[in-house]
Amino acid sequence: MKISKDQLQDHNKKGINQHKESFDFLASSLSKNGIQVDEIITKLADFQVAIPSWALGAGGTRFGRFSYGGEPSTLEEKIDDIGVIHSLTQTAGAISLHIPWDIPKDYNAIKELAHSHNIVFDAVNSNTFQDQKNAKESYKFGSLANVSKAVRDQAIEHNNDVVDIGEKLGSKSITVWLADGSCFPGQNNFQTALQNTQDSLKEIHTHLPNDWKMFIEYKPYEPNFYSTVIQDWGTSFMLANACGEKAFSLVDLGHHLPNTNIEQIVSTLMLKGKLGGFHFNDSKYGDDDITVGCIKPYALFLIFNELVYGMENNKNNPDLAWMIDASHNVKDPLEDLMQSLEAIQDAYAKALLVDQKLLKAAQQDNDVVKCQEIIQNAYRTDVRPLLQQARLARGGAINPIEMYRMLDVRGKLIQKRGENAIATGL
Ligand code: RM4
Ligand code: MN
Ligand code: MN
Repeated sequence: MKISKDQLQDHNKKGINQHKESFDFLASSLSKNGIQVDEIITKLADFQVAIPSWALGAGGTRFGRFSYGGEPSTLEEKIDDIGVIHSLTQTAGAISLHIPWDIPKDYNAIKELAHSHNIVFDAVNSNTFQDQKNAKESYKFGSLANVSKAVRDQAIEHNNDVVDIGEKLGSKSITVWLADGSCFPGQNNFQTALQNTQDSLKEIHTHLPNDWKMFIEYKPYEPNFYSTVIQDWGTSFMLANACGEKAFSLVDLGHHLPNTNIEQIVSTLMLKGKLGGFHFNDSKYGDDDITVGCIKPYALFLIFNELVYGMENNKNNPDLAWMIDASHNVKDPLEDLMQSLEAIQDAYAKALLVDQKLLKAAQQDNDVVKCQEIIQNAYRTDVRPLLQQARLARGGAINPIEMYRMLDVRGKLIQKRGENAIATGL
């Protein structure tokens, strides 16, 4: 299903007057405070977040899966769904594939389809946390860290294959997330597991084309519950350094123990030029993968504040790869993704409002109250008119979810694909 320019214009006609009023009011008060509103709008309009190919259907939990009617059952249909989100929000101009869940059959046709929706291929993701059909070796006791060389070799080869697939699509990076670890004390020798992982990652790094990057994603626990080999940013950072200049750390917001200061991690990695990518989601307890900004929007803003500072001051980092890594059981996945995109843009816009010069001066004076005022003034600004303006500038919808519902997109997808179509993924 494609949403036409006419449909978008029609929808926007209804809200345009109200939008103009609130945008003009906000823009003029921001300008009075010396803020370059145009620059912010351009930055927001340019900010594109990849949608993972596994987030377009209902996400299961280990207790069950309730499918959502009209789920995309092929890669083509997944790209079509991202096309819908992108034409409404204008912020989802990329897809991130999980291999082997989504291996293209006809590369040219897939590339053309993505191109017709203005979607590019972002990082490809390898999967050595599940056994694949007909695989010789099993990952039950780990992959890149496994005590068996045959298993490690198979996992390395899989990662290399993923890179080759990504190359054919125009991707420029691979994200490696490992489930490797142990469930019981004594099960693993920590040093052997870490050394094996480092050696395996180095081999994958050697296979990368010159203009490629490798992102090493960390996570404290799950599916292993006693130890995880790449458990935290420090381990990921150390491995990225050991691999070399194409390797970077990737921060997934849900991959931290409760109360971890994620913004400080972001800032450290950026200072050292080793932040490569980001997986957005939100959580209350663990790797809950729920909608971005639904639980801790202030923390998200503080993270963006460090990202904005780093993008300005630490040019030693590559352009960051942004992706939403969220999916669950109870919402229409497309509506949910649009809520996540809005939350990301909201936090980014607020961070762009922070007056960095003033903040630096207040920090220099140790004026703690003023520092907090500067940060919270930005956070408390209702920036939604800026987001709408950025969407309009690119031809998106003033209110994406409202338009999605008005067009009854889900109803049409159910009609076309049926109630019981199931998307590949977890
Ligand atoms: C992991 C991690 C990875 C994602 C898998 C499906 O917890 O977040 O990024 O690829 O889940
Ligand atoms: Mn992730
Ligand atoms: Mn995760």
